[in-house]
Amino acid sequence: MGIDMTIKPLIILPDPVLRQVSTPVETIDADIRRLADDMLETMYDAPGIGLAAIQIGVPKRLLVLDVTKEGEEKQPLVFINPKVVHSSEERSVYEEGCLSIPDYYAEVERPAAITVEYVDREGKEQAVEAEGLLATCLQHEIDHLNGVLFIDYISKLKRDMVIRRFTKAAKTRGAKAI
Ligand code: GNR
Ligand code: NI
Repeated sequence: MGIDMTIKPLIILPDPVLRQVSTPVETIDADIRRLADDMLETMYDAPGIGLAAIQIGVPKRLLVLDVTKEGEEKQPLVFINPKVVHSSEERSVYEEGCLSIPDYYAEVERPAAITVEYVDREGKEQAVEAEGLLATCLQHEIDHLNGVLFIDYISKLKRDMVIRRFTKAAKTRGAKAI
């Protein structure tokens, strides 16, 4: 990790940027490694267990994760151009949250285990078999790369309520700024 990492402002619902489909990273250079470092810094500061580049306004297929528990040694992970190549039939349910939808939580059902192919920060092709929280978090982050949010999996009634609440809050923030 770099010594000069920067905490970036998070993009919050209902910002349409969150609905953009991110494009593949072409070359893994110093700029991309710097972006990954800034994302990790921003994620740890929040604090969160994952972050997609689009959440700091960068529409590139890059995500960072650290699902270790408090007190354990940190394990920052960087996934570039990740692709789910296998999903289990078995499902699991987790209560999810999102740094772009602060203080809202809902249960989401997803495949319990997945296999993901990706490129690491050294530019090396990798594959990981994930289950548990890592599988859930990877799917949540990969969804961000496709403009998908966890509220897309809840009922339309609940989703509309959340979007309305955040739209009102954004207007209040805007009014305060004037
Ligand atoms: O910090 C986060 N916690 C979390 C909990 C359950 C399922 C997914 C997540 S990801 C979230 C950070 C985030 O918004 N990543 O995009
Ligand atoms: Ni999220």
